[in-house]
Amino acid sequence: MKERIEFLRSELNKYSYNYYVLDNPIISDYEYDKLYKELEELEKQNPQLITPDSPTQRVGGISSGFEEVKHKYRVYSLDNTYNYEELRKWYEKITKEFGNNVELVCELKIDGLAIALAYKNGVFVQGATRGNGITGEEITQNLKTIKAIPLRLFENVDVEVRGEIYMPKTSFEKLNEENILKGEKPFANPRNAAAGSLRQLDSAITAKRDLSMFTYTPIIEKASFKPLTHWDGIQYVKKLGFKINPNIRLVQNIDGAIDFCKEWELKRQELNYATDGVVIKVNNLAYQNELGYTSRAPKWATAFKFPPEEISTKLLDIEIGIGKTGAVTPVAVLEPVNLAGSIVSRASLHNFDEIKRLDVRIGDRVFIKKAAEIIPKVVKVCESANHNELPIYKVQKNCPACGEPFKEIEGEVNLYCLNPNCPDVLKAKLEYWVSKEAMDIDSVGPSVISKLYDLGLVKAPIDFYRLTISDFLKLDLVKEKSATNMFNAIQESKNKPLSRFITALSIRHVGKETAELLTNEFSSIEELKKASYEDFAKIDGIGDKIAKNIYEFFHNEINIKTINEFKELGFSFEQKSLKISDELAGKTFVLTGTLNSMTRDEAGDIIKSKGGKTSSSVSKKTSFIIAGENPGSKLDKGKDLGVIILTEDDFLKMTGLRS
Ligand code: 1X8
Repeated sequence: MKERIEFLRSELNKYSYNYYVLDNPIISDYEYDKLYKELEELEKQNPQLITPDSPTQRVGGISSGFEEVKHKYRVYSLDNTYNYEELRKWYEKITKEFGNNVELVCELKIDGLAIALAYKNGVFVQGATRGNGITGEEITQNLKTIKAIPLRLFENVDVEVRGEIYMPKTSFEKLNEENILKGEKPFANPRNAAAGSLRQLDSAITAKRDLSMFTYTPIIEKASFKPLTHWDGIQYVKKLGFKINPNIRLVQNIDGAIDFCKEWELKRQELNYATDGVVIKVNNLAYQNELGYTSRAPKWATAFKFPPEEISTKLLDIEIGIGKTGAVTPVAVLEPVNLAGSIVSRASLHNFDEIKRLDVRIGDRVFIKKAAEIIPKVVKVCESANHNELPIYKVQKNCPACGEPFKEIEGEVNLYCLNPNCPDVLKAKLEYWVSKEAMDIDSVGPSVISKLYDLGLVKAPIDFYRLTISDFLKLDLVKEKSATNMFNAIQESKNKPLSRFITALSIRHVGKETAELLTNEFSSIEELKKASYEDFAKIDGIGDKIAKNIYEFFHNEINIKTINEFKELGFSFEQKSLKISDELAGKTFVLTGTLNSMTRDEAGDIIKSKGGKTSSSVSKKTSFIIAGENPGSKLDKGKDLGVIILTEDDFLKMTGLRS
């Protein structure tokens, strides 16, 4: 019996290894299932014979949460660059120390989730997320469901490996299609889908998701072989049974590495997984040792990041969007395409000057690209035979919603619809009023607003506060319960902080951040009304032009009348100060990347509670940058300016939230 069980186990592990690690199946699914069922049955009859490395252990139970574990070896980040000049500079520092032609290993940078796996005597014992590099979350049970992770190695070694969990692009698309059919929200990209799948408390759900892993860094503790180079280390872990990305190359110098980057910048689209760059490592482990680490990253490795992905598609139409300030934004309507992992059917064209500059014509093929933010933009027209035959785009002179001629505003590139009664402007203002950034009334969405507007019930934000429950019941499909919810949510919003009210007013160029700057200085509407233009202009972060807009807004009779009406309807206009201490007084923080233990807004509230300030942009005045996972360009800018960079953990320690 025991022999049969052991035989089945080793056979199944062999088939699974061939299928999931080598991508080379050697038996049919049917045969595999038959053997698997036999093993399952035998183990059921003899539970004392179940071992943790049995293939049946790849489906786990439900856990109540993930425990934090300290990494045995710190999981470092990587320094990165977008340009070859900097890559050469990095290499020069190395050759200065070790002479010309220091060998390098080039590997693809996988856009997934970094994890660390520990093996004792060849058996997988613990797996954890990267976390902040010092501690991570223990997710062994979920990782066991991933077939590319060996439960037992081919040798009884003690080893820790790092790697990247990813979801193949095709599996991501399939999962999203299923989610949409089920009425669930699709994932934005394969990386999020992989993260969402790994963070399941029920590992049976993780087991159903198609996840895989590439191993890239071995730390060999006890084994028959001790590599002297990274290359040999990789070949060795491959022999142990780990899945290694086949696109890896040993090169003699930085020119070889740059060739590798250039090659993959083009070819990466053909891969069924997302890569965002190339990792370049010094091959010689003795050199690695000597080079060592900075506070966050090895000096012996760096990442070359690919430029943001671009793709071409057909421009079907140009629509005119009217914003809350009346700003006219042409929007490209596109044949849907997959761009860096998400389906895109609209992109920004910014303004009419941009259309003229690019000479974009309806019917053109255009290149679109993910900008730093989420909304993609049109970057250029593809050269094609028919471009010259298409009619040149004629700039719209009148607002499609109200017919008023568009106006120019001095110093602004956009055209504006300045008709205060334009339905599109009014609707955009109403939508902004309830948005997350402003009053955050999430039960009232754009379709409700559109219906309320069309029925003539709401024209301006103040009208929201005069609605009764029976008004909501006039809308199709709205029942008593949701009518009450919407009514209550609107009424409760009267007690939101003053800064939200100011944000919601849609004063030109005054968003959330400027509103908060204002309420740091002025704690009531009365004070704002009394303030002079100079009072506004001297606030750090508010320029002359914006100060002028604010001053004019609070000295406009109609606006004052409206504000008084809000007051009569019961608005409290209170700015509850978050501040409880002065520990961080005079310090400005910029947050970038994803934090593990809280959202960026929550971190911002902690900073404000201690008297500090937050800002969305990095400058010489920035005191600290808090860099979470996958930080953006703000981190690079901060480094250039020599700003102190904090990890989430540093921040938690600084604020006394972690000892
Ligand atoms: C991160 C990654 C590395 C590699 C591939 N993908 C990544 N996301 C690799 O070494 N091939 S190394 C790394 C890190 O050290 N933070």
